[in-house]
Amino acid sequence: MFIDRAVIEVRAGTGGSGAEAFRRERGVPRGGPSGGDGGKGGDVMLEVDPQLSTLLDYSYRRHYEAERGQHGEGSNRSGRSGENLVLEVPPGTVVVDADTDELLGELLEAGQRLVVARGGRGGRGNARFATPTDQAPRRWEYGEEGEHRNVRLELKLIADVGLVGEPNAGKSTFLATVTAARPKVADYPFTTLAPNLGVVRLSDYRSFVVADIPGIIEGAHEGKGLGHQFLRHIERTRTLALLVPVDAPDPQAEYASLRAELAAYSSQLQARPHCVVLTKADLLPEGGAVPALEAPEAWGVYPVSSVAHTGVSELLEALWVRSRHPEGEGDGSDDEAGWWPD
Ligand SMILES: Nc1nc2c(ncn2[C@@H]2O[C@H](COP(=O)(O)OP(=O)(O)OP(=O)(O)O)[C@@H](O)[C@H]2O)c(=O)[nH]1
Ligand SMILES: [Mg+2]
Repeated sequence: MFIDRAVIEVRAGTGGSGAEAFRRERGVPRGGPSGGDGGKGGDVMLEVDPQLSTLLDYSYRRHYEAERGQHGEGSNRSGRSGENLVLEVPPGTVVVDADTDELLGELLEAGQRLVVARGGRGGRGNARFATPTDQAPRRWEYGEEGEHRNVRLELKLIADVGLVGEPNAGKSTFLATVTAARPKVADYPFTTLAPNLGVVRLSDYRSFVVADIPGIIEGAHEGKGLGHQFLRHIERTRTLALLVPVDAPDPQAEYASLRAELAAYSSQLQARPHCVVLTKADLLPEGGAVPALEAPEAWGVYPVSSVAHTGVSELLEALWVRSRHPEGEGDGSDDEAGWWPD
């Protein structure tokens, strides 16, 4: 199951208290203070595990607590620090304080860590309080309490290219054609209910990641269909591919409505470079013309058939270039294959 949001409660370990103790040694009549410090409480931290792809675990278990620090002991023995609690999350996890909405960080790279609750300092033992005038202090401190927080985890997939289209536009079929991903494909709307990722592998070890998300329909910003919730997953992409089937009743209107929904979601997504993919090109009648489409803001228009496998490699080469140079600088984009509107 794909879970892309979870709220958990994290509590770091409390520091151990300092000790109150006095040296008692044979032959030493009045031993000085010897109470050791308490150990630091363990931190709660998140760590990226690249094997993970969902926040599922965090929907089952909500409370996490790191170990407390041990109390200090006599003979100046410090308490042991509490173990840190390390919670594994998938790459692309955004971490927000659930009560204040403060952004705590984003976890992207394998092994990257973020402390979400800091363990309390250990209290000082009485040995620390000895002064020339007070050689036998009875003072010691409690350990500091560990931080406590409600943390919201949000997964935003990390993909280079995001596929956007109405239901049935052929997004999942395209992903299945160009990557090893095997998303469900069917001729009814909203077949895809959760995002899918796939890796496109081109020659010379070139590769990029494509995200297929559930279809969006006109009015998605008002919550129609599955709404906008999955657009979050393509917020990080370098370029978008807007898919419009060649047999759409009005390809121009369908394209305009996709653009409008992106704009309603965020100005960033609206401004993200995009191309138009005219899917299901095999459905064109023999010798039939590709629908003319006005898309001056697009960096290209590509008629493609995932089924007949036409136009696919040209599109992939262009997507590769755009996923490296989203604005098209210095990439020789004028030479790219593809069909351009006049
Ligand atoms: N003829 C033809 N049919 C296609 C092509 N690509 C997809 N289809 C068909 O179009 C229908 C919808 O395909 P999907 O890939 O599930 O579409 P989607 O955009 O992922 O749809 P949702 O997940 O519902 O948003 C399926 O019946 C596919 O077989 C194509 O290149 N040619
Ligand atoms: Mg789909």
